[in-house]
This record gives sequence, C-alpha cells and structure tokens, in this order.
Amino acid sequence: MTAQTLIDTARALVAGDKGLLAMDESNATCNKRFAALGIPQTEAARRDWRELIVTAPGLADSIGGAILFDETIRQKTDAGLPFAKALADAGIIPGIKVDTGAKPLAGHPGETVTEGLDGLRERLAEYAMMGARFAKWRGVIAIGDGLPTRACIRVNAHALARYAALCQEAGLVPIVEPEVLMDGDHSLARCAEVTEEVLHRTFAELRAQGVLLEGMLLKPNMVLPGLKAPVQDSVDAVAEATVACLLRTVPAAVPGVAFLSGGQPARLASARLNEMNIRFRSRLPWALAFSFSRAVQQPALDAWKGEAANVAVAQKALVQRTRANRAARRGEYKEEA
Ligand code: 5MM
Repeated sequence: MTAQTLIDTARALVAGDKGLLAMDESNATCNKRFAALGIPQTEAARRDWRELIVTAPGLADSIGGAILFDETIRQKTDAGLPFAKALADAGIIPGIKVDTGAKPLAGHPGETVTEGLDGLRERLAEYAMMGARFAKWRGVIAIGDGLPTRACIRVNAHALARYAALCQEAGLVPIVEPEVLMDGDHSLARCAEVTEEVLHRTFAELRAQGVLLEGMLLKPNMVLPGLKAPVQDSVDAVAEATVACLLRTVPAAVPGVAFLSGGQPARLASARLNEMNIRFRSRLPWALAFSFSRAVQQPALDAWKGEAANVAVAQKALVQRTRANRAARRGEYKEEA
C-alpha cells in the first residue's frame, strides 16, 4: 500500500462537496435510539435500518463515505450483498469504526479513555479484506469542574495516534475523532480553550508517531457552548470560534475536516457548517465537511419507526438531510420550512 493510495482515498472521501455518513453506532447506542421510538432492539431491526440507509435512492449524490459498525459490515442486504459491497457499488467508500468504546479512566473520575488497540492490526487486516478503505476511532473529552485533566487529553491523543498509525500501515485512511462533549453549562470560550488544547495534543501525537497528515481526516466537534449554558451563541459566533480554533491547530496538509454533530439539532448543524463555508471557505487549507450521525439519521429514524410501510418516506428524509449538508459545504444551505 502506497502513501499515494492513502492520500487519494482521503481526498476522495471529501471530494465533490460530499461528506461522510456515520452509521457506526454500537449496538448499545443503536438500541437506545430504537427504544426511544418503540422499535425492537434486535439484530434484525438494526439490519433493516442499515439496509434502509444504504439503499436510499440518491444517497451517493451527497455522501462520499459511510462508517459501518462491526455487526453491520458482516451483514447483507435483502439482495444478498454485503453492506460494504452495496455501498461501494453505489459509489460510496465503505469505512469501519474500530474502537471498542470509551471506558472509565483509572484514577480520573468522570473521564474515559477509548480502548481497542489490542489486536487492532489483525482486525484492520480483516476489515480491509471485507472492503473497508477507511476507519474511525473516537476519543471522548468531557468539560466539567476540573475537567478535562491533562492525563485524559494525553491518553486519548496517544491512543488516537497509535490507531492512526496502525490504520495507515494497513492501507486504511484513519478518521481521527477527538470529541469534546456538549454536555454541561460551559461557555463557548471554555469549549474553544479545551478544543484547542485537545487538537494541539492530538496533532503532536500524530506527528510523534509518524502519521501521514495527507492521508488522514480529522473529525472534531464544532466549538459550541454547553447544552445547558445560559448563553447560546449565534450561528455566526460558533462559525467564527470553530474556524479560529481549527486554524490554530490543524496543519494545512490535512485534506479535510469532517465535523461530528454531537447532539446538535439537525438544521442547526447544517446552518453552522454553512456559515463557516460562506465566511471562510476560500481562505481555508482544508475542506470543511460533515460526518454526522444523529444530525442526518434522526429525522429519518423518527419517520421510519421500525415499519416497512415507512421505508420510502424515511429514505427521503435521510437524503434530504444529506443534501442539506452538501449544500452547507458550498455555503448554499437555505433555512428549511
Ligand atoms: C460523536 O459520535 C459520532 C458522530 O455522531 P453524531 O453526529 O451523532 O455526534 C458517531 O460516529 C459515533 O462515534 C457513533 O455514533 C458511535 O457511537 P458509540 O458510542 O455507539 O460507539
């Protein structure tokens, strides 16, 4: 596997103003979202939901890559195609979430470290055989009283870089996702401070471990006030703070930044991405894209409710959100009725 292949894949994932679709919820997370709507929490229902997504007409117009979960990459469509093959046939690059989750960090109450490095080399080889061309790993950083600690930032950045190096060795493009959570009542300024520190440490580790910046993508949070913050800043202020933070921390060699949505309302996430691209796109060294899960899937899941009769309407809702976000990449998103 050459460096050029990694570079080509990383660029292809964000080419044509498209973004990524995160459909890599672990069973626990997927079941939680199903439970809220009274959908059975079974492997069959999860497969049905993923089939609805992968076969949605027009999905490939706005989505360059889709991130699968381990269970999903082993499942097939009704037509008998493995999901990774169905995506590739549609022109969407298949990817895979390879972390095994955020676990309590010893000696640091309220903080986690993401696990999954043991045996990762072998798992990556298997996923590559199944058709995956990129991978994803999420480190989680909480803001709170005395949080995050330096230790939490360091261990998560270190793990992200070890994962990224292993991915590139296996020919898979790493999506590096250090997520600063929205939970809490912290201000936009505090989120900016923490996100800047986390990204600085992450890129220092990526450099220390020899990760090829041109052959990776960054999946960060937007810089936002906490969900319970008394002041909820404007779209404009969020766009400015987010881009300022990225310009201070993300090397120009990285081809793309694809945001997570983190629990933002779907339309607000689109509006914020749109504002960043309207104001800054022409001056930025990297593409500003999206890698949303909830902000793309939730309206469709609400429409589906686990009923076969609702598949078409749910697919329309899904594709509508992907189109809205592609428009936001161009700075052409219009507020929806
Ligand atoms: C932050 O979560 C990622 C992006 O999703 P949102 O746009 O909804 O924030 C997402 O890819 C996440 O990593 C997956 O949903 C998997 O989460 P779990 O916790 O199930 O591993």
